[in-house]
Amino acid sequence: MSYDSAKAAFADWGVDTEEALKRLAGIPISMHCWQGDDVVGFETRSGRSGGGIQATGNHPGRARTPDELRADLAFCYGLIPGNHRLNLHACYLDTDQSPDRDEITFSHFAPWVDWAKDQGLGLDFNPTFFAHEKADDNLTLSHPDQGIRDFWIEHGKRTREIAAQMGAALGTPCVNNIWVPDGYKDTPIDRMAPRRRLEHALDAIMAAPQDKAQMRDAVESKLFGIGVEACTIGSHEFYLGYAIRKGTLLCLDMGHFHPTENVADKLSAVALSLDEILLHVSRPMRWDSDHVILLDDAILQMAQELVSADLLGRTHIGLDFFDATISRTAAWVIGTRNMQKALLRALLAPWDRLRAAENTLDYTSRLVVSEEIKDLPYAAVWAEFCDRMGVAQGQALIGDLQRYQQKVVGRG
Ligand code: RNT
Ligand code: ZN
Repeated sequence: MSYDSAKAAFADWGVDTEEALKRLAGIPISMHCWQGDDVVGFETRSGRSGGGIQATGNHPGRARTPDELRADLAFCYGLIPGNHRLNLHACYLDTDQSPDRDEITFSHFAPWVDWAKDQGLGLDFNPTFFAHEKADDNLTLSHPDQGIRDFWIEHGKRTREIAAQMGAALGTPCVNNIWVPDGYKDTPIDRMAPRRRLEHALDAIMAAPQDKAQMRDAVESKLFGIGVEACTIGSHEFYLGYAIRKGTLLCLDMGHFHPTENVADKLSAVALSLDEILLHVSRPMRWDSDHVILLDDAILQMAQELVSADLLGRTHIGLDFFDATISRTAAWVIGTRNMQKALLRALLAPWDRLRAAENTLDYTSRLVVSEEIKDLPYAAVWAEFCDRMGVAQGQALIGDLQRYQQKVVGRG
């Protein structure tokens, strides 16, 4: 179907496709660096990942150096319509030196910042509280040992400074997201003490004020991880309270709740008490498995809530998945485009009509409209978006992805 016919079909429902395309073009997605190399990073030291972070598979083509990762990212951004962001983890530093986590500075990330500037990308950042000998017990900021806590507090402080410098250099606030793997495999005797320690450590990390135009703090909760099944110190309740009291962003990772919970439903609930939200859009399968996101109901509902509750202006959309059983670049491209496709569908919904039906308790019309609009020609509007943004779609996309995978297949 041509775009003009699609435009008319949507107009028939009172929906302006031009308006939707304009809004979609203005929504940046923060693509996570760690899909490109199975969350390995570029430190010379290495420890166990911890807290249930596990990439499975050994598909050929893993990026082994910052240059390889940047080449892969540049290829992917070239197939993702619009202007986006890169979400870097602290273990992805690019330097000849080997600073420990409590020694990192902005200079160790300068090549990333130069590259982001060159590519027109915003940057987001994360302290790395895993894959390090001082995290092997799955205790970092809540560790009973003050020395270990102090080490990680220093790491956290430095990432905030680096994030602020990144934000200043690129002219767009850098979200610095704190996730720690802390927890216990078996039932603890004391859940309060580690939570108090985590709270105090977070306070220490965030004690120095930072300019919101340069960086924003976010905290990410989790339900459980492999090896910390009995108790996660940074649970949802812990961080929801913390974020509300301290004015940080709350990061909702779609894999970090009970499998039957609807994470989209949480947006409007927490938005009443928070200024801003960070999303880690992910696809848990039976657990926090971080599968590549599909254009499935969970993602569509997330996008619907962002639009319906008018939260796009204060939600930072980040992605969090990693799959090493398929082409890593294809995973990035497909997952990121799916988030955009979900947003496009939400932007193309006849919200006034749906809301009117709901508010008059006419649930029949709400259902009929919701189901009938599933037949609208979204594909033609998406194709138009890709065309205008100069990126491939459909079968041309498959060819591009395969050719690039062939290029990286020989990496050792
Ligand atoms: C872990 C969290 C966290 C990580 C990244 C690598 O369960 O989801 O966001 O995936 O920091
Ligand atoms: Zn996450």
